[in-house]
Amino acid sequence: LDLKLLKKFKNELTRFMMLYQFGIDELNTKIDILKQEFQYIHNYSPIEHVKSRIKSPESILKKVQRKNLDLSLPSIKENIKDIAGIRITCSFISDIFEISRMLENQSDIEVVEKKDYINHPKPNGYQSLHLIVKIPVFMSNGIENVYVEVQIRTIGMDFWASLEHKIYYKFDNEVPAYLSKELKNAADTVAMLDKKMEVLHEEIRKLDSDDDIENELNLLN
Ligand code: 0O2
Repeated sequence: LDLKLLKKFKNELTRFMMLYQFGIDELNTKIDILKQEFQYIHNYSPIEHVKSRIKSPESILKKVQRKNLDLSLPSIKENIKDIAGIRITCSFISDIFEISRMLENQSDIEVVEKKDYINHPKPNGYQSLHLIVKIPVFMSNGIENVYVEVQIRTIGMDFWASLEHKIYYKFDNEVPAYLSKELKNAADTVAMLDKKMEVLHEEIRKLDSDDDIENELNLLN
């Protein structure tokens, strides 16, 4: 075994994984800025929470095999676009699209793929907005572009997805038909609740803006 070669590979691998953490760090800062500004303008926080993760080497290798890819860092970098992942949980559906629009409009972010599982849910009921973005990371020897998968969803959609994920793993991908049906029903209920909350949210917003106009008129008088 060539120790020098092994050491070189270990260094390359560490630097490779660091890149994804930097991509996540940059996006997290962007999301935090949007959150604070949105809070200031609209007086409420559209983002409930943000979570990030880096895919484990085991999951990366599984995907390499599943997709029949070359086992090389450049091939992995170009073909596996969800090594870095960020999940944003929002209060309302309209917030999801607004946050997405604000990220898409940033000049250093390139959206390379967008999947709208909200207007087009998956057959099992899964709902979420997925963006694959490309973001530049400034390293000591130049710019590296990294892909980050951003999933944006409501609290209800997130609740559903985490339960579905647990069930899927528990039954090793073979979920009994009655459970799949119940899960689909639950997803429909989530969609209905999200729509109702959106209507209420819109009503409250209207009342707030009427109050603002009244206050301004009072100040003028
Ligand atoms: P994990 O453990 O979350 O990382 P791809 O295979 O990624 O190239 P795909 O499958 O078309 O292409 O990507 P898609 O549809 O955008 O989904 C990617 C991720 O979305 C998944 O990542 C899940 O996190 C989530 N997701 C998609 N469909 C479902 C679903 O039906 N239920 C749940 N609970 N989550 C879903 P991973 O890598 O599968 O898993």
